[in-house]
Formats: sequence, C-alpha cells, structure tokens
Amino acid sequence: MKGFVSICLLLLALSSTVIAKPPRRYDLELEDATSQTPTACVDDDVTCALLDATKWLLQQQEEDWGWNGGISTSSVVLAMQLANESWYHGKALKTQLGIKQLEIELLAELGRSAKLSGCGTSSQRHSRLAKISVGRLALYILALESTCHDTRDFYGNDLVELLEHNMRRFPREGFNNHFQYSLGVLALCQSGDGSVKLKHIRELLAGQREDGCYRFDGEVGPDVASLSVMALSCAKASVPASFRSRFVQKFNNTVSCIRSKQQEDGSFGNGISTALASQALKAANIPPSLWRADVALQRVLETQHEDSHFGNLGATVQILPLLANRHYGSVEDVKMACNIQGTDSDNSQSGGAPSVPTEQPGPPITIQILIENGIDTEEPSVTVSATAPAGSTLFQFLQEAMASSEGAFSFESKMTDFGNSMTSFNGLANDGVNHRYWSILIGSDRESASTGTDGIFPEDGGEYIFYYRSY
Ligand code: B12
Repeated sequence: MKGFVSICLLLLALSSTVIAKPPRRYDLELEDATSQTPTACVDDDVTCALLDATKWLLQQQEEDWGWNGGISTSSVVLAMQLANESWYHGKALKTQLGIKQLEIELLAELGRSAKLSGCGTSSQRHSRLAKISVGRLALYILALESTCHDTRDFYGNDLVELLEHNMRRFPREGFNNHFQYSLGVLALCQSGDGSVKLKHIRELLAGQREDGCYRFDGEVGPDVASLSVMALSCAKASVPASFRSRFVQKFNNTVSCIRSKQQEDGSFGNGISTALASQALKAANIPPSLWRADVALQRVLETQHEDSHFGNLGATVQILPLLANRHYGSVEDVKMACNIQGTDSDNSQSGGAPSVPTEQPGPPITIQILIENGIDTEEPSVTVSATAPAGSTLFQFLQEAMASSEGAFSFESKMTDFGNSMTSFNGLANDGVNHRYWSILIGSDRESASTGTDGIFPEDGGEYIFYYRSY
C-alpha cells in the first residue's frame, strides 16, 4: 500500500508521457559491445527456426525499446525467455532496456487505472486497478517472473493478489473466454507460492463441453483446450486429494479433445494451433510417439515465412516455446537461472539493422468491401469500393475507404499481438456479452480469413466481407 501511494502521482505522469510516443523501430546506434551473432544452427532445422524467429522478434523492437506500441512487450519478453533464458541473463543493453520498458509499461497501466478512479484509500485500491485485463496482467506476470522479478512486490504492488481479484468475475465483457482464463491460472501457478485456488481450477474444468473442448475450439484448432491443458498441468499440484479423481477425469477429457483434432498430416489445424496443441501434449506428458510429435513439429516449421516470422508477431510468440521444447508452463524452469549468479552470457542480441522497407508502391487496384449484418438480416448490406496501391493490406484499404467516404463508412479497431482487430463497423460494435463479432470472409465463396486485416493483401477486383455474426 505504502509503495502504491508513493508512486501514484509519478505513475500519472508516466502514463501520459512514456506510452504516448509514436512507435518506431530502433536504428541500432546502441549496438552492444558484447553482442554475438547466433551461430550453430547448421543441419538442425529446429534450432535454425528458433534462432531466426528470435532474431526477427528482436528486429521488431521499437525506439522506446518495447514492442508493438507497448501492446506486445510482455508476450515478446516471455517468448524470448522461453526460447532461451540466457537472453535476459546475457545482460545485453538492448535486452535490459526492453525489460525496463516492460516495467514502465505496466507501471503506466497501473497509473492509468489510478487516473480513471483517482488516488484514494486502500479500500478503493482493487476497484481502481481492476481496469487491467486479466490476459494482459497474466502475460505481464509471466514475463516478469521469467525475468527474475518479484511479482508479489512489484514497486509496492502485489500483482498476484491483483490478478486473483481481477479473475473473480467471469465471464464478463473483455474477459469471457477460457484462453484468457488459462493464462490467468498459468500466471498464478508460476508466481508467488505457486498455489492455485480450487475455484480457479473448477472454473477451467467447468468451461469444457462434453467432448472436452471449449468454445472457440474447432473452427481452426484446439487452441483453448491446449491452453487449458497447460494451465491444468501446472495447477495439478494444488488439487486437493478429495477432488483428484474428478480432476483427472476432466483433464483426460480435454487431452482427448486435443488429440481428436489431429489430422492425418500430423497437424492440429494451422501452425499456431499445431504448436499450442504440441505444447499442451508435452505439458501433459503424453508420450511423443502417441501423437507423432516429430511430424507435428514439421508441420509447424513449414509455416515459417522467408522473413523468419510465422505470419505475424502473435503467431511467432505462440510458436516459439515449442521450438525450444518448452510450453507456457515452463516459466518455472526458466526461473531456475535466476538463482545462478553470473550465468554465462550467450548474448544472442543479434538482428542487425532492421530492414527498412524500400519497396515502391504498386499500381492502384480497387476492391469491394461488403458490410453485412448476419444477425439483424433486415439491416441492408453496405458495399464500398476502395482503391490503394497493390501490396497494401486490407487494413490500409479500409482506412482509404473511410477517408474517402465522407462519413458514409466508418470502422474502429484495436491493436493486438496479431495486428489490428476490427471492433466495429458503421457504429455496430463487437459485443462480448451477447457473443457477437465482425468476422472476415474472403471472395464469393466466403472463405473464413485465417488472419486479420493486417495480414491480408487484397487482389484487384477482390471482394472482402465483414460479416456480423454470433459465436
Ligand atoms: C477468442 C478468440 C477470438 C474471439 C475474441 C473475442 C473473445 N470473446 O475473446 C473472436 C471470435 C472475436 C475472434 C475473432 C477472430 N479471430 Co480469433 N482467436 C481467439 C483465440 C481463441 C483467443 C484470443 C485470446 O483471448 N487471447 C488472449 C488475450 C490475453 O490476448 P488479447 O490480445 O487481449 O486477445 C485479443 C485478440 O487476440 C483478439 N483477437 C482474437 N482473434 C483475433 C484475430 C486477429 C486476426 C486479430 C488481429 C485479433 C484477434 O481478441 C482477443 C480478445 O479481446 C485465439 C487463439 C490464439 N491462439 O491466440 C484466436 C485467434 C487469435 N483468432 C484468429 C482469427 C483468424 C480470427 C478471425 C480473423 C476469424 C475470422 N475469419 O473472422 C477473427 C478476427 C476478425 C476481426 N474482427 O478482426 C487466429 C489469428 C491467426 C493469425 N495468424 O493472425 C487465432 C490465433 C486462432 C488460430 N489458431 O488461427 N477470435
């Protein structure tokens, strides 16, 4: 409490200055004397993929030393540590600045919450801080734990207590899926004394359907069941004896859900889903031969792009732990290096100068954007044309359409690890309470997009549909 009050005003100042900077990638004037280029991946596809992907992530570090305007710093730091804990222990200056930025961002988030409800008494503290989403807080805790911080006393704040408090009301707007809930359990389980309350375990188990899968599992892959299995594997030690047999039965059910989604080619859906499913089956100690772990890994490797990422930042951070033979429950292993003084520095702070895009804009092309309400079908559809240089993203076409429509077409979006998430069109917003959202469909056969508007590069004459639907 003392620490909180004393930094309250400081945080208010930080929140308005530090985060507001426009993100730009660093220009590498600050090269570390100790930096080494990663080597030794010849003949080892997995190590090469791992090193290349971490290198790509480091190239995304911005001028303020964070990632993606502060949205993704925690998930990148966590992924880097799960990839190889010597990243932090190598003490390269850029790494340390990245970790400092992580701390500043979280302090700024805490500060923003304080600003929203004012600096008050200790009894108001929790409601004041409740603004931080559970998923984001969980990722901060995991990133901080993996870099040797005490999350029970983070500049006077007990983040673990705060997380438990914020997990109380579930489901609610902004916290209504078990993917996020699992991240919360993973954070509780790998911080403080590592204990997870039975009510949290019960909630995770209660989200399962009869087949052990969760809402959102299926369309692409068993992502939610996979996160749940990682969380439950970690929380297993906290299960009281009286509940153990029920726990084991439900746990096995979710493992079965994941295994039932494996396809003949060894994948569990796209690269992300395959990587998460593999991490889960590893966390659950399912013998690799039973689920053809090597084949699944090959399927994931095949999704790596020439630039070394796996499609976007979100995909890359979720896949990285698998390449290091780890999973989201491996923070405990990573933390062991915190107790070893003077760890050898494997300063793989490579990356070289970020490649500045030098491509010339392509010739102008025109696409059709359709806005359709699949819930209120009486609502007429809206079609707008948008023209932008070939090679632009769908998001850029949307921006162009809004700018030239003189108010007739509008949208809103929110930045995430996976890029811009479309949150509303012409004033109609995603609705987490009633489970409605804007999905993306492509072409006359209305194929569901496998990525977001930043990862879709429209073709001339193409049709892109934003379809409001229930989930
Ligand atoms: C839940 C979920 C949704 C929910 C989110 C709402 C809710 N109730 O939570 C809904 C149904 C809205 C959704 C929609 C879509 N999703 Co989705 N979703 C997920 C899931 C299972 C969990 C996300 C989460 O809670 N993360 C934890 C929290 C802490 O992180 P967060 O950053 O705060 O999470 C937010 C973003 O992830 C955002 N979001 C969710 N999906 C997508 C997709 C894109 C492209 C973007 C930019 C953002 C975004 O919503 C989350 C909650 O606010 C992930 C699985 C995964 N492996 O990550 C897929 C996942 C992120 N979704 C995916 C996709 C493809 C989509 C759609 C594009 C599908 C479509 N064709 O319409 C749309 C997005 C359309 C748009 N409006 O921009 C892919 C992205 C793949 C990629 N390479 O980019 C994932 C990774 C699934 C997969 N294995 O392929 N999704």
